[in-house]
Amino acid sequence: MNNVTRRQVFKSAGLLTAGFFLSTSTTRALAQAAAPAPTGPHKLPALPYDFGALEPHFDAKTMEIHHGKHHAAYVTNLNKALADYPDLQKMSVEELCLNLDKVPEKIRTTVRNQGGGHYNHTFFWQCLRPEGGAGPDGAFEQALGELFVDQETGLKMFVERALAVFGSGWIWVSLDKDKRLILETTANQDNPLMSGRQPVFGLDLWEHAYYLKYQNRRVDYVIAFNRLLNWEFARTRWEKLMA
Ligand code: MN3
Repeated sequence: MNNVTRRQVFKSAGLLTAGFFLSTSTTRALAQAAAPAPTGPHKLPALPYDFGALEPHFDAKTMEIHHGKHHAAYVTNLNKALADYPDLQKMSVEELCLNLDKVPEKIRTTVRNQGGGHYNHTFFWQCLRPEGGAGPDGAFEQALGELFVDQETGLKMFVERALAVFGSGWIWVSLDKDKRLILETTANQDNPLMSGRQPVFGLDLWEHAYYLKYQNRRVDYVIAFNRLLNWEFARTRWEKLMA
């Protein structure tokens, strides 16, 4: 069938004007079915800055979709998964990540993915600040030096590890059980909490986090993150975990 013939067939079937595979009414029905967010204990937190505040490093459109669609979906799906489990509804998302073994097997993978997604994004937004602000200092800088040697080596190590993640995942600087800073990566929406460690800062490596602006150039996105990293948040978090 050539293109013209194919177009005619689709046109006569009403497919060209009404959408390729789905008619408008079907599309609308699907959207409505997905729309009502079941009420639940977990809420989408507001971003601590405007969508455009991280320009030109992270663009406003990506931030809007990342927060309003991706993060929102993790919250909705987590609430949905917990709908029949009132005891689990009383747990914070951090507690859920720390205690996945207590989550019934039936919903464990969903809670791991959706709860991980909710926790990770809530954490990630706080790791960012317009123009990042001042770098690390004092005891925190010293602790980072034990992991990264110096700033230049640190950035190189961070970029290399981030590029080595195959598929979707995250890169973290976290505190291990001996309270030492480590560099680690996790797959999907897993996070350090799920292995008994505490994140100090982290970066989303899913393509949805950078593809609109950077396409396949993950390296440019990771370097852009270095400009936006909220060191004050990271230092405060580290001090709290060390206390
Ligand atoms: Mn994401």
